[in-house]
Amino acid sequence: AGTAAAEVPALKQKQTYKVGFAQTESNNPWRIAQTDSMKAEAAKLGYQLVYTDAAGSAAKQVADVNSMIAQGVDVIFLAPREEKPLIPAVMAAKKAGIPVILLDRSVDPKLAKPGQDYLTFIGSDFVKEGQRMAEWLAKNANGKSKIIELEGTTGSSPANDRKKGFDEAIKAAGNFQIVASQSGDFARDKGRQVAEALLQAHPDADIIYAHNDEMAIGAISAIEAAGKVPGKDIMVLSIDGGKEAVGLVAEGKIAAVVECNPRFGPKAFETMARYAKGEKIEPWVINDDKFYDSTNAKAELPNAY
Ligand code: GYE
Repeated sequence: AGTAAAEVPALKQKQTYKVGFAQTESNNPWRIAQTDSMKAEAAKLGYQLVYTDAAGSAAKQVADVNSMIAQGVDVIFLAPREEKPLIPAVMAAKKAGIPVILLDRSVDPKLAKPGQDYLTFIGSDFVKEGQRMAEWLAKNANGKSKIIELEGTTGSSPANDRKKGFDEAIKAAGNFQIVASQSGDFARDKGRQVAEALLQAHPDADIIYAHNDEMAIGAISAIEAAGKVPGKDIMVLSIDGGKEAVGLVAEGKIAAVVECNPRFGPKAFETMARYAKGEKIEPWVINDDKFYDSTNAKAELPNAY
């Protein structure tokens, strides 16, 4: 009660725009593919892109958005590193009359709303990604049952939702046990370190479910360092579907990957244009994800980012 429920700021139709893109970090191929896609689309349209990289710091990302506001950008594309700390940035842009479009990650739905505080969230259904992986596992586990879960960045929407979707569906499937669940911060080396420690603490674990490719690839190194064979002794499951991971599916080291496509550029700028034209924008522009396992990895490899 008492909170201002004003609309998302309007966007004029113009020949060209100055557009902000506040990236969260650049430490993996997924982020780099996303940045490349945004830069390429801006260049194609002849728009000026103000690009910032928060280098893994939510505080820096808030400062980056504030600097974009000061520079008077027309629109801000924001990939919020975590669900809560970026709320002030969303609200500051709204207050300054600049529409925000959330890209790939979302913010806490209780604290900011699409169509009100920001225009829309463009991205995958992370709960469904986790569910799909659990459902695939329930059919293809081959007697394996003890799961180590490597979570993404704590407090980020994909980590929260990939955990929720997977944990609920795996519980419903029965027969499985999540023996440990810990954050590897969506990073390869952190994933390797956490997997190494958890494999030591739980020598009977026979499945690793990683919230992204980077941690899955790190986990493969940990499995091999422990003298075990990925794909045989331990089944590895991942999300993202970059070339390296899809190649590892084809090799049999990763069993399955839910795709999460980072090529946001065309959809991001198209959504912005639809808004400028006066179209009503849906609260969530959902990306559809493919699924890779041994049946299609080889054929799909050329399409992976
Ligand atoms: O899965 C991960 C990245 O937010 C959906 O972030 C994105 C995730 C992606 O660092 O690899």
